[in-house]
Formats: sequence, C-alpha cells, structure tokens
Amino acid sequence: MELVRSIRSAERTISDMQIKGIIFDLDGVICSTDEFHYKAWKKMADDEGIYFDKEINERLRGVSRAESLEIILEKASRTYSDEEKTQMMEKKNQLYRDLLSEMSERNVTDEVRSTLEELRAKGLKLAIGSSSKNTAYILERIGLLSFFDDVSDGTIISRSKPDPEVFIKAAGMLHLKNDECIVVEDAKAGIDAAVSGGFASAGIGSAKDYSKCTYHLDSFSDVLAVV
Ligand code: B16
Ligand code: MG
Repeated sequence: MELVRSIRSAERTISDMQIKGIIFDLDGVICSTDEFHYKAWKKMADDEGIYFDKEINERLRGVSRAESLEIILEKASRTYSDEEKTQMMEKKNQLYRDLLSEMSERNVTDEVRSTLEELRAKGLKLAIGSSSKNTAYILERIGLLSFFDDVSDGTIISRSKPDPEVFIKAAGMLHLKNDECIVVEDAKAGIDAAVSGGFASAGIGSAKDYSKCTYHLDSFSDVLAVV
C-alpha cells in the first residue's frame, strides 16, 4: 500500500498539484509597461548613438535594470565607466517614470481586472512577482496597490530573473509552497525562474510559445482555465 502510494506520488506531475496561489509578473502581464521600458531604453540608446531594437529589447524582459544596460552596451562602440553607467540608468529610469506618471486605472484592461476578481472569488491567493523597483509606483498609478495579497519586487531581491528568488519570496509571503503556486509570465527569463524554483508556469505574450511553460495562454483570462 505504502509502495503504491509512493509510486503514485512520484507519478504526479506539476500540473496535478493543487494550486492555491498565483504569482503574476507585472510588466507585460498585468499592464503594458513593457512598452514604456522599450521607449525609455530606446531614447537613452539613440541619444548615445547605440543601436537598439525590439529584438534586443526581448532579452531585457524580466531582467534587472543594470543587466538590461549591459545587454544594450553589447552594441556600444566604446566602454563606459561605472559612473557613466549609473547616469545612463538614472536617465532611462527618469524617462520611464515620466511615462508611468501618465498611467491610470485605464491602463488595466477590463479582461485583466475581471479575471483578477474571479480568481479572488475562487479563493486563490494573489501576489506580484516583479523584478522592477518601480512596482509600487506602477500599482499605485493603476489603482491596484492594495489589491494583491502580497508584492515581491526588485526592491527586496538580490538576484533578478532567471533566478527564482522573487517568486520564492512571493510564495513565502503567501505562506504557500512553491508547487502550490502558478507563475504567470511574459518573459522567458521569468519562465526559467519559475521552472528552477519548482513552480508551475503560464506563459503569455512573448513567452506564450516557450516550450518550458506548463501552460500556454492566448489571453489573460485563460488563466481561469488552469486553476
Ligand atoms: P525597473 P517584470 C522587469 O519587470 C522588466 O520586465 C524588465 O524589463 C526591467 O528591466 C525590470 O523589471 C527592472 O525594472 O528598471 O523598473 O526596476 O517583467 O519582472 O515585472
Ligand atoms: Mg514581464
């Protein structure tokens, strides 16, 4: 009997686990701030005469500001000092925050809002797991600062995605085990982080067709079908 039970347990796949919580990435999942990241980096790169396009931008999804700059600088024709890099990051962040300041509740689609409400009504715990240090400001702008049970973000982590730290901290805040949570992500780096942390994952947008996702979402409301 014990043997049968342990074999059955070993046969369980991650998608069979009982899901009690959902950890949402922010930029590119809850709202389209990924577009603002692109615009701000593009302006910074153009002003410096550094080639930057949407394909390179894909590699910035989910990774920290400092790591994003290093990726952009791969195309630079000279090296930059640490002080110059700090100034470039500050310039990009100011451009980015100027765009964020124009945001309001209108920047969350009805689909996202109603799906979040339905998930809450189902009794699921909901958290944010974002690499961004601007997370609280964005949530405030879009009127969701007090909606989520917990927020794990770039201000409390030392390693950004694809390291699973931000999601492990989110699960801990929700008092759930990693395999009781699904991570919803638009970044391959975020899906890699979910996989290495032992989370189920749902890819959307740029990560939708990524082979490592547990689930592939065409649309945000599809998350209702996997919990
Ligand atoms: P910040 P997410 C990430 O947010 C973005 O995808 C990534 O492009 C950005 O570099 C990172 O946040 C840091 O953002 O400069 O605002 O601290 O997708 O994990 O919600
Ligand atoms: Mg994202």
